[in-house]
Amino acid sequence: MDITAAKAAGARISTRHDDVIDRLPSSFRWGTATSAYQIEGAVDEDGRTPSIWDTFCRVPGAIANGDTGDLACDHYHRMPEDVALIRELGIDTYRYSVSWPRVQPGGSGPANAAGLAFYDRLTDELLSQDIEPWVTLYHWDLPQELEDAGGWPNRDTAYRFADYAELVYARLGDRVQHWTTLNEPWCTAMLGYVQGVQAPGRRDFEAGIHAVHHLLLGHGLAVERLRAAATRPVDLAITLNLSTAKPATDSEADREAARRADGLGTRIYLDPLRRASYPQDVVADLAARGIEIPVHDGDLATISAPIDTLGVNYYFSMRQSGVDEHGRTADSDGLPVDRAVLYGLPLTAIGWEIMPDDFADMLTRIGRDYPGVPIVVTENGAAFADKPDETGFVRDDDRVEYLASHIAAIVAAREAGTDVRGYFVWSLLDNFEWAYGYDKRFGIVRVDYPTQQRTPKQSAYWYRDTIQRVRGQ
Ligand code: IFM
Repeated sequence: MDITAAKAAGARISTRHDDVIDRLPSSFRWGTATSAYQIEGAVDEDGRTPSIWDTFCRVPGAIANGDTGDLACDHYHRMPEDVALIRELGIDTYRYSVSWPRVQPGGSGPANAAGLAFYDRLTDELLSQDIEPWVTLYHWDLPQELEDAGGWPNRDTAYRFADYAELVYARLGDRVQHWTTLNEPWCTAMLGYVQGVQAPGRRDFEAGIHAVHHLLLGHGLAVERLRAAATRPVDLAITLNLSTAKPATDSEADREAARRADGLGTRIYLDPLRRASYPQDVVADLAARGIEIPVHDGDLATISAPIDTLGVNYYFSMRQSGVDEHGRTADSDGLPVDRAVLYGLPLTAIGWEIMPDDFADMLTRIGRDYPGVPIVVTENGAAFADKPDETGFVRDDDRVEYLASHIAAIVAAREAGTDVRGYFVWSLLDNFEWAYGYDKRFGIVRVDYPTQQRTPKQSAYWYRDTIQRVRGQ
């Protein structure tokens, strides 16, 4: 990493959002996030067994260019260098995930000491650099054996998850205060079990709804176990990827589509978590399709156990229409049309529309409808077609503008009454972006994959400067 060269090129970048961002308090938490499978590599070292992502990456056509997480950013072997980078950028909190099949091969039974030792070293390294560790227990890498036994649509997976959570807590709980149970259960359920574009690649709507309930149950069981095991203050959270669901027009069909999108995108998670019930309209829509949420006695009390923080991830939003391109309101199976419509704004490299105003609206709505728990934005960021110069430095003005406008949106939501206490940029490093492989780069630090060289981009220096300014340093 050549910080000096990059500093000269990118230091003290100001944006039109600075005055707004400067209204954040000096106590605001500034973090960055990654996940195990996206950066670690070392997929068959020290006793790790395959996860559903190792398997899915072998499905022809599933991942762009046939990429896999086998090597990724080789973080498993370069961890101290990556922690040093976080320190140099002045970031106060690092959110990382634990690989379930690394610490509990096969997803049941005793802990794998060699696998847990990696997270032990990482945690110690962070603390020695004065960086707060923030652990995510599940960021999508389900042990393959548990998928073979039915995966998240199978109730037993929730109990396996609680056992695994307790096992990780037993090792790291003496040093880690911040624990997130699940990252983005919507993605696991809808992209993994309904749309089939992420692991395990199933296409079964009913299985996806069962997965939603068992993910939430797993979260609740893990919260119970960690709360019971905690001998020091603990901050327990779940992270949801949320957005707005505004109707494309004021027509009845579009308003109904918006209601359905909000139901399956937001309320099916937050109502059980915060109100101990599933939304009646969602239950009715599912019943009309012959689907029942598999709730057992006591499940909703478990799922709604108090949490200390709500993690929210936001990237983009789209409007909702109940009418297809041909003017039809029902598909060939007689199901109502649900079509996402672009606003017509600039897009990121992944094709996601850049819509910071909706970020502010979403946070304001969550604060209003689900009050009583502080929010931390546990992911936000963007992929752009970075163009490195001959030294590897990327002058990513587009990413700086994206990050600045979204942090300014947090200020707007806070000033409208929502208690947002922190922001984590996704991601520290360019990494394995799931089905997009390595093509889409989200990092504030560039990774040159053939050499594994890390070079902070302009956005990394902008982030460092912003943190320092808001802290009053
Ligand atoms: O890379 C992902 C991450 O794993 C989960 N949230 C969204 C990011 C960007 O797609």
